[in-house]
Amino acid sequence: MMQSTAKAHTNIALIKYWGKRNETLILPTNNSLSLTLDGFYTKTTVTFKDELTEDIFILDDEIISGEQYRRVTVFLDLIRTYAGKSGLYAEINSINEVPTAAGFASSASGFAALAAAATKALGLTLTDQELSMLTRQGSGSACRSIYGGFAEWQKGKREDGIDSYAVPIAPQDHWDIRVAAVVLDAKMKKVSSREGMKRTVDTSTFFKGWVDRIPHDLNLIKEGIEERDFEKVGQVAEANCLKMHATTLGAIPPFTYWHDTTMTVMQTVQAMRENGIPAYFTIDAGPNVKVLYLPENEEKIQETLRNVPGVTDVILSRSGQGITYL
Ligand code: FM0
Repeated sequence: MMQSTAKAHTNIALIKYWGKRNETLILPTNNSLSLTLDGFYTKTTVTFKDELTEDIFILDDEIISGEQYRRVTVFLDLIRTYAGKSGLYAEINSINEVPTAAGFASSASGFAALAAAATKALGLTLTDQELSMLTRQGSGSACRSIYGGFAEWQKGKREDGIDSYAVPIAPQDHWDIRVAAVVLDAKMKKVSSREGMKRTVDTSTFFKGWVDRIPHDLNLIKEGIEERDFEKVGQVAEANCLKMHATTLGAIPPFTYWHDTTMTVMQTVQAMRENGIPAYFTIDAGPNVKVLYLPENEEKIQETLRNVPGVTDVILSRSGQGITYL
C-alpha cells in the first residue's frame, strides 16, 4: 500500500526568517536558525489511493476545506510532480499536538510531517536536504523541522531554489536548553506571518537594516551554541527578535504583533536577569512570548511567568527530535 506515517516537531526561530525574495518558491531574504521543540508535534498519515479523484485532508478528525485544504493540495501537487506521479490522490490524516493557543505556527510541524509522509508513501528516498528543500515550499519555517536540535535554513542564491534548505547545526542532545511558551489572554486582529513579512519587505524603511545585520547575529549565535554559552545565545536571540519586530513599525501601514501583556512579559524576563536568573525572550508573528532558560531555573521561571497578569498558561518544552517515521 502507498501509505506512510511521519511525525515532525515544531521549531522556534532564534534568528528569524522574515522576508521572501520569491513568494511562489518560498525563498527567503535571509538565513534563519531554530531550535526544534519536543513538546509540540504533528503526526500525519498519507495514503495514496487509485480510486480517489481528489485529495481528502482530515485534521484532528475534521474534514478540512478552504484555504487550508488548498495549501495542502498545492503542496502535494509539487510532491506528485517531483515523484512523477501526477493524477494520484491521497487521504491525509493529521493530528496536531501543537496547542494553537501557544502561538506556535503549526504549519512548521504540519508541512514537515506531510512532506515526509507523502514522499515516503510515494516510494521516494530523499536526503534530509532534499526533503528540507521540498518542505520549504509548503511553509518556509517548516524546512527547519526536518532536524532535531538546532538547524539553520540557508537561504541559497539560485533562482530555482534548489540550494535553499536547512542543515543541522547541533543535535538534540547537544545541549539541554529549554523554552517556556507563555500564553497570553490577547484578542487581536491577526496579521498572518505571510502577510506581515510581505508588507515589511515591500514597504518598511527598516527592512534593509534587518537583512544587513543577519550575518553578524548568525556568526555569534553559532559560536554560542557550539560553546553552550547561554548568555551569548540568549542575547543574540533576544536582540534579533527585537530587530525583526522593529521592521513592522516601519511598514506602511505600520503594525505590531505586541500586546500590552507581551511588553509586561518582556519586562519580567529582563527583571529576572537583573535578579540573577538568566532568561531571554523571543517572539514570532503573534503576541505570545517564548522564554529561553536553563533546567536549573525551571521552577523559578515557570512560577514568575505564571504570575504575570494576563498570562493564561506557561507550557515548557525541551530540545526536540527531527522527523521520525512510524
Ligand atoms: O519562524 O509564508 O513559515 O523564522 O515564525 O509559510 O513561509 O509561517 F516570526 C515569524 C514564520 C515566520 C519566524 O513564517 O511563513 C520564523 C516566523 P511562510 P512561515
